[in-house]
Amino acid sequence: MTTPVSLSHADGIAVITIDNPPVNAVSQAVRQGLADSMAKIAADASIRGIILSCAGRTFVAGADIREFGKPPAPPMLRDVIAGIEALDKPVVAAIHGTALGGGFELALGCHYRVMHRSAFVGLPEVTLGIIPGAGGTQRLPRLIGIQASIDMITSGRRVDAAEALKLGIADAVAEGDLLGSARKLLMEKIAAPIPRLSDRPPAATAPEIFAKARQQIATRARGQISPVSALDLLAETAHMDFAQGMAREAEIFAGLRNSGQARALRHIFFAEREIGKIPEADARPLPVAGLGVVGGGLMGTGIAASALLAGMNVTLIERDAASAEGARNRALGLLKASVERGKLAQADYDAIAAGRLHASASYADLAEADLVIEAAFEDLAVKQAIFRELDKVAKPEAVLATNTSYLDVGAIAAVTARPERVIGLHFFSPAHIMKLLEVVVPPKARPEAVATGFALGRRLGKIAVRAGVCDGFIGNRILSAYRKQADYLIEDGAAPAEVDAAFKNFGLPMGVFEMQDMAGLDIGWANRRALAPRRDPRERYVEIGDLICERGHLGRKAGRGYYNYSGGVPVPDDEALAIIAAERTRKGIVSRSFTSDEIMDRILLAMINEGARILDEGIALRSGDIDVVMVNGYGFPRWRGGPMHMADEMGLAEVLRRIEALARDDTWFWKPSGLLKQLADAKRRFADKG
Ligand code: T1G
Repeated sequence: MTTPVSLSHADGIAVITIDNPPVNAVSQAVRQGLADSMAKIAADASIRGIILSCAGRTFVAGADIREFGKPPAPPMLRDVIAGIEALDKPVVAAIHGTALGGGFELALGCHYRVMHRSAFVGLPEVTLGIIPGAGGTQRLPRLIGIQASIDMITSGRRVDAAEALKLGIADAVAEGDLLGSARKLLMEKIAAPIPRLSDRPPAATAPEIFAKARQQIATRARGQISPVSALDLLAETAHMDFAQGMAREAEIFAGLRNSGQARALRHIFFAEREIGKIPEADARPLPVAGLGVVGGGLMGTGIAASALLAGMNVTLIERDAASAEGARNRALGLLKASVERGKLAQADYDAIAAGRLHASASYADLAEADLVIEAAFEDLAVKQAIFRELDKVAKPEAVLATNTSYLDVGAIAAVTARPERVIGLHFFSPAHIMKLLEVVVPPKARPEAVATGFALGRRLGKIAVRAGVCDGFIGNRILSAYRKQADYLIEDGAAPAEVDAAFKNFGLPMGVFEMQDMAGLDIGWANRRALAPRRDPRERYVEIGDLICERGHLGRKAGRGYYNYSGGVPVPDDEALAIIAAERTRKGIVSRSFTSDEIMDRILLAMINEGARILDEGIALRSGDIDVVMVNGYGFPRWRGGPMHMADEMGLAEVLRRIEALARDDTWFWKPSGLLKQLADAKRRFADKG
């Protein structure tokens, strides 16, 4: 059997190499291999110093997350690390890539750390719903102090080599030869007394530091437990000796390890890594050097800014010279803000302004573009007219994409002579900030065109999810379904502010009515009118939103909508409430009250049901893809794992029982078709993954 840990030595220096692709996660075999190596080293008097290094693309990226659902198998990582630290020979960790979680804790157990200039370290455990469990909460404060440890541990953020050197995490930074630098440091320290973090006293701390941080961290966590638990543990152990602190860390870690939140966050972690597994994965994407964008509104300029930030050249098309100039200025405005936020260097901004961004009123300027994204007004005829033009000017192999959020991409493709090279690229606003991208695949699209969309997504740093063609694709289709439920709820007796409060209690950043007020109520109004001819006449239709719009109350921009904004602080709008009351009377609905839980139960079941239909129709490839969309595009709390994960946790029988109970009540319209089968399939896929 090959072991993932090897030991070699020459001239008194031993090199331990961990080789466990892809990311050198510390599996049971790695832990055992390290423990065995330590035993050999301790017993070999010819070895005077040790370098701990990793093969492949990175230092150890953490514990093996796939082992978390199973009972822990010895030896435990914290014991292995204690064994390394206790050696009476100096150990240097040679870090390249990312030393994360248990990987960084392993490095903290070593006596010295050398980082390659391009390396990062971090304790991302809280992002997985847990806390560091192999001494990170005890060794890091003893190394860099409490304040910096609170920051790193409760945020999970990564620290680069330069910052690590400044904080005192790295003893040296290697510009080139990492092992050479590690060896040099080891030789300098070979006769020095061995520094062990566990020997140091606890970091001195003023209690008010914790009180101040707690409020801030709890607010930011929005219902997620792990960052707060991590802070509480740091506070509780701040004055404990090392062994006591380690024991407390182990207890808190064990309590969180298989908690619901940890399961949900692990699910999303793996789901985000599965989205790239698409049927077109083997197709060759077209190399995209220049990007064309048609339409210089909010979406178009956001997409242009996103591409410029990623180092691409962009040609932005508007209808006339003045609009083109306006669009150019808006795009540059977004980038200026990026410079202010430290996301773009001034020199890069200058290069963009000097030539990398070209704005024009002539489609002919798109002749060289490899990919053109249309981001014009959301109207089929308008988009089809643009695609006819694009088809004439773009080179034959160029991929044409539409940023539509609802329209039929196939019907747009059909007006071109190259329907096999037309896809949807649905960005979320603001496009240079939001991570989600739906790559919409109409039936005729060739694999190369789809692969090109995914390659662009990667280049822009987006989370790209494959979606089939339907009204709203994955995300907006689910949004429509739960918005409808929210309308049923207010007609049945809940106040819009109660529904919004329930959303926020659940962990969403904003309620559904506040959100509509912010976006402008006319958007949904136009969409409902467009869909009216195809609406099932049996479907329950709530007119409240239309009636509010008819009064000219189009939301925040009009000063009124579901809320009234005239006094600065939004308050429930009297007229909206009167319309709701009148509609209840007109329909003979006896108003009832709803608890926050009842409200979210309905909303969640609406999401799950629509998600099941989306799977049933093959619009999404996997139920995890739906969760990735909801978490990254719609503010669904990451620590709940997404609606489909919640369905899985509830159990099929329970989900069905609850949906059927609501469906029997005739205030509810839907077809639970396919739900059982699809959820069963999804469950089987999860089980296969093991
Ligand atoms: N365990 C198991 N598999 C992992 C893994 C891990 N820790 N990290 C990555 N993978 C798999 C991933 O699923 C994918 O698999 C492949 O590796 C490449 O990943 C005791 C308890 C390291 C920065 O949170 O952040 O230590 O899809 O596509 O973009 O206190 O992976 O190919 O089959 O993401 O180059 C803490 C998680 C664990 C680090 C590399 N560690 N990983 O990014 O590749 S908790 C983490 C990452 C812990 C201790 C506690 C990234 C990366 P497949 P990838 P990448």
